[in-house]
Amino acid sequence: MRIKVLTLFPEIVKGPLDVSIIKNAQEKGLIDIEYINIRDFSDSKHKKVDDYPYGGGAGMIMTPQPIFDCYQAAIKDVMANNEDIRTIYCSPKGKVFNQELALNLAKEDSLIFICGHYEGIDQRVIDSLVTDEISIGDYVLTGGELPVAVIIDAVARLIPGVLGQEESFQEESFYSGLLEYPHYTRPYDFRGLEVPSVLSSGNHKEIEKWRRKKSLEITFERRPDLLENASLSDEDKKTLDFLKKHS
Ligand code: 4HQ
Repeated sequence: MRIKVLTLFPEIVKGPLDVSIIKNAQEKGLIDIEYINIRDFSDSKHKKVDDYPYGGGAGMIMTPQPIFDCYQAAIKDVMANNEDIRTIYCSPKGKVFNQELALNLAKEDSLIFICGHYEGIDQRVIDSLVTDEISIGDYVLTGGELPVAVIIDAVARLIPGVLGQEESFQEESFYSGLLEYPHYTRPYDFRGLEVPSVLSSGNHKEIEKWRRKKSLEITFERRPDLLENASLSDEDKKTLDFLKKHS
């Protein structure tokens, strides 16, 4: 996948993506991330990229000219095959990001991200260039750089080969849509705190049953809304009926 990030602060987006799994994915050539500094495209003498809002009010707005010209430069090579390329802008007004949207974006060959900073960007950029306005949650950040890094991380790990066999197994497993069961590793007894004994029983059927039950319990307790869209077996429904009766 080819990703282009248009930003005034490339180091913010780059930092978290140049480590661990996503760094390896770039080295393997599974994803290619290019950072383009919007400021380099400013026509003004002092490379100005923001201005006061029409109508007044606090904060600065990123002006359209540097973003439009930066975008045009960015799409030049991808547009050779005349794709209508998904262009993502992060803001609290956007569609709330989730795993379904990550899976959907992971199918694309290329993505362009526009990062807004300060109070945001001129609406005409959003109206003419943006195909997907996305929010990563109901809180206010100083810029779109962190949300863009979050989205790239979530999308990149879904690209075949980015995760190892073992890690990607969970992705397809029937746990998806529910919160995860608790994990334990050695030692068995850590300062008197023991691992649930079923996990060292070697009985894989019992381990699976225990994990499924734990997933259902935690989801029921913390995120009952997720149960609406989870695929549940008759056994799962019995477990949930029991939890409802005893809550
Ligand atoms: N911002 N989810 C302001 C966010 C945000 C969010 C991004 C703040 C863009 C200009 N983005 N700018 N929450 O708070 O995506």
